[in-house]
Amino acid sequence: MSRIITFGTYDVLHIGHIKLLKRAKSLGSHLIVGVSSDELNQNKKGRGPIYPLKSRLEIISSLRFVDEVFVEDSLELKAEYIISNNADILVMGDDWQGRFDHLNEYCKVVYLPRTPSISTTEVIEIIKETK
Ligand code: C2G
Repeated sequence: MSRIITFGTYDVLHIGHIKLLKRAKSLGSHLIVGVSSDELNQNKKGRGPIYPLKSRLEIISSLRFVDEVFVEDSLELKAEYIISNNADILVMGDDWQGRFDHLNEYCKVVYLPRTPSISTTEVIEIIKETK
């Protein structure tokens, strides 16, 4: 009965996000998702999200394999989020490979392979180019 925690912006939800969340849930019984605040996304990616935080929280919490959501305000607070949510496993996409290994002292850290050939940035570019 493991509690899984994962983090992301999940802006303009796509199949890569869905596959990551489904695989995360399959590692345990309860999936908790930290959804990045608009400010955190601005800092991480140099642009604000298309969908505001309130919409992204509502979309992610509506997925049947997601049990809980909360707002991720800072990349530096992962240890606090793991402890306060009583998480057993931290799951991250392998674009973050190695970045969170130090959190092994609080829970198991697992990196899952990203789905190739899809990203929010690419989707936005395709929409822009489509006349
Ligand atoms: N993802 C994936 N395959 C893709 C695109 C994304 O598996 N083709 C995964 C990412 O690896 C991440 C999750 O989907 O685990 C959410 O992706 P983003 O919204 O891009 O997350 P990011 O902005 O990288 O935020 O604290 C860490 C961050 O908040 C992660």
